[in-house]
Amino acid sequence: MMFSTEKTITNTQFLQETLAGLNAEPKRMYSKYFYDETGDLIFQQIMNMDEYYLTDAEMEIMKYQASAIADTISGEGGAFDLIELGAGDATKSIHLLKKFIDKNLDFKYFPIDISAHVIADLELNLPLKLPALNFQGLNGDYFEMLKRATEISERKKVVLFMGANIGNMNVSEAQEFCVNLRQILAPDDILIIGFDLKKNPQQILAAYNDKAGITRSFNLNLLNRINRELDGNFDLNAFEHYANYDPETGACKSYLISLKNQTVNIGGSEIHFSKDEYICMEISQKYAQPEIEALARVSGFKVTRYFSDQQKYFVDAVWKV
Ligand code: AVI
Repeated sequence: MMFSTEKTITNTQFLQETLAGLNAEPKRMYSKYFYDETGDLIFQQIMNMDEYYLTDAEMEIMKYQASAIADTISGEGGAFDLIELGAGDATKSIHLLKKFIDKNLDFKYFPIDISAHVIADLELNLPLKLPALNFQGLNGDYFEMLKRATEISERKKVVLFMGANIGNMNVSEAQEFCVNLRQILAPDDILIIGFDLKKNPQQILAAYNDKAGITRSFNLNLLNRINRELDGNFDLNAFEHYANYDPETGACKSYLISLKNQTVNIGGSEIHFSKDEYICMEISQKYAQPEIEALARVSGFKVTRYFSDQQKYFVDAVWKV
């Protein structure tokens, strides 16, 4: 469901990026490919894990501060479009949508998702949950669909990018992403962006190295997907999950470590692994508040407000163009 890459990303692109990543030094994968049907289900399990504090923290913000967020957005009055990048099943944003409707705000919701299946589900379920909601689902790439939304109407834009998805980019990729976003937006448009904050390193590490091994399965599932969709022959027992958090840089990284010298065949191409060689599977970058401010500044935004959970684990920052 949530981040499923099905259909919209072709197998050719999947194969090319997988081979490029595995031929690079050091080896890496693209975490966007985690989200096939099984990956979506495992990610649901991750979000329900005791160790994975991020979802509850952001849910708390949406549940209890939706009214304040609505007031911040609607402060200057006027109609607006609310555009959510990677809307998934909208479980968090639905609290905002409800509050906007209760407060009679004049807005149209545009959920954007790379998965056609996710958009079809939203089209079915949102009218049942929120009959008064005016919305239009957009299926495709974030930036293409955002441009489409700017063509549909010239109203002020409020963009939601939640779930700490910005953390799955390294700091320079995040900067490039925010600069691109800024270029599409107009003066006075707003971005609400979720960041997982730097905190006790043990707590962060535990979220990506859970006792039950769910995050391990999440990583190994990508090897399985490659075997199935790209005609690969990874031996899943020959790789082990390793997560690491560096409190200085804020980078939490997941790796798969090769347990022996081995050769894997993917779609006719051979990839050699030495014993103990690693594949970098994913980065989940954590931020301190000054780093969020620096990111906003270099990409042409001003931070106007932070909404945080009580424990200060997570923030949804409000940035203005
Ligand atoms: C989707 N993304 C914000 C998650 C994260 O925390 O980086 C993906 C994830 N990977 C392992 N656990 C969760």
